[in-house]
Amino acid sequence: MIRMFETHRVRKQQELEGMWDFSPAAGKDAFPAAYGYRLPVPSCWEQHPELLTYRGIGFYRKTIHVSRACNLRLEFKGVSHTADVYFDGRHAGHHYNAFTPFAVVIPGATQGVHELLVRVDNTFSAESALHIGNDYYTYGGIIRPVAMEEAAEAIIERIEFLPALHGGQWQAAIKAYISNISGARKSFTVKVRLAGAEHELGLIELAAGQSGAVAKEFPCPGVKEWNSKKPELYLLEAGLHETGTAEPMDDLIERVGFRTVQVKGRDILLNGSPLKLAGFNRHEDFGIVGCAIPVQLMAKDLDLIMETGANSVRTSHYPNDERFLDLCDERGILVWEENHARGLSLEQMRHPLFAGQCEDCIREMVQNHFNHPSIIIWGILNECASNTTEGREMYRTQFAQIRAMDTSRPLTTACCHHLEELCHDLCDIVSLNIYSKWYSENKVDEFYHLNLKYAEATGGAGKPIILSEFGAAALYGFRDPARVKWSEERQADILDTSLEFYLGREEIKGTYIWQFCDCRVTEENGWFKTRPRTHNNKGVVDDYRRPKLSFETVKKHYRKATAG
Ligand code: ADA
Repeated sequence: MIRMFETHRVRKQQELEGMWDFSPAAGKDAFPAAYGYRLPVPSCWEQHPELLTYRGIGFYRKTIHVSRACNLRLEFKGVSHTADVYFDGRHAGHHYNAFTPFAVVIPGATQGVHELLVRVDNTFSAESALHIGNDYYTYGGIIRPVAMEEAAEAIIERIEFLPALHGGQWQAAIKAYISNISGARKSFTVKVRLAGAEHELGLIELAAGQSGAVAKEFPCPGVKEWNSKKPELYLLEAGLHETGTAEPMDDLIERVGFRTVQVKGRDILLNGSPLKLAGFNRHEDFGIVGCAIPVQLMAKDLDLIMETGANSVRTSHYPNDERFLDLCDERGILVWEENHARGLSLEQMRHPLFAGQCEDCIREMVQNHFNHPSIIIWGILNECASNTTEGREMYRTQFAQIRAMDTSRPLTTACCHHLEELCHDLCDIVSLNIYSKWYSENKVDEFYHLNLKYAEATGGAGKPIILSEFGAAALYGFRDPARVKWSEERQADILDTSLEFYLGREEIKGTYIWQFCDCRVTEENGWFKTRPRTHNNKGVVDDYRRPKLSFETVKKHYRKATAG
């Protein structure tokens, strides 16, 4: 399943789910002579008993059947972490970053049988600034769905839907991006159907190989708003017509919700009403399947998250699988989504590829996830060098990039430099990662007050505050009457004290517990290898979703906080 709804009825789309041939590479540039494995797509190769810790290059091969001569479009929702795509032995596309989708177009593909080859690399090499050994695991493989599309001579690349409320009436601003992949100049129009009404977006003439956009704004009488309690969703069906033709040559279906997000003074407003976000940080990681989580287990995660009373998830520390975001749209879960970066030092941010890889990640995240009503906050650069003037400039650049693409959501960054932070003034929301009682003996209330005072004096005054991370580790099943460190009791105690205090503070508009589930960490490049079980054990459920004592503690607080 590619999305939780059908995205094309005109364009022929086929998911390439199933068993693919696989072989680890014999050498850096050598193609395999034979394929000794059959691996499922999507999946992480680490789920195979012989590849449990394989870090390297792997080749995936699949025979595909193209039913007619066409422009073949291959859509990859996530390959970890670098993909090189070959079509009939010819290099057809390259992409870096496990967590953002990309497409490869093969113009003029012939009808018949073809070979699709994907070279996948998950090594921590000099070419990778963002995937490094870290406090989560960079798995290998085709980790999210792949689809093959037989496209027409022109396609709708994407649609942007922006809702607004004017005088009690919902409006939609819609922009459709079109690509003319034919060899001739043509003119097009896009017709959309939304909430029972049809609209034509306008006319555009595009030269061969050219891209462009058509846009229109119109009222949508009678639609219902999307909110946490009643997440009303609408299909937005767009058809691409060559001028003068009645039948669409291509289509794209999106699913949207009517809602607005604003920061006003200390409040984050959803449709004008103040929010109190009660959330979890969540890594995409699940025992055995790694980061390639099947839909039924995504639903299980959301069932557990909602059982605690939580209403929000932070996709720490990268853009998430679109099917998870679709489920959040359906359930009214409010999402903070962020670009891919965790804990990079200034030296790591100076990596010659850092700026470009972040720019690509942000562009792909915002473009592809723009229409999810559940996403209410964009975040960047978790715990990077926001305490240095040079780092601050990089934060400024990345915020500016997002603002140029989307002004409809507030921006933030989760920072950990406490009394040395330099970026509070750049954000719409001040977000603090504070591990009182775990990494320090600081008292929860005292240390928070110090941070608050500092944030208010350095550009954060009058802004909403979010406690973006706090928590403690516990080894599942380790109970101890002395409530020692790593026991389930100690974790529950620390979360109890923290939630009691943070949820009672008027200026705190959100709390995100670190973390929802235990996750595997890498042994390379750092102190992460000292973590027991080579896992980050701060989950309130373990990697197989068995609840720890703290699950009930969180439930006690979150249910109260979000009741009504
Ligand atoms: C940081 C970081 C998380 C995780 C956490 C921890 O705040 O943002 O990714 O590493 O610390 O468990 O220490």
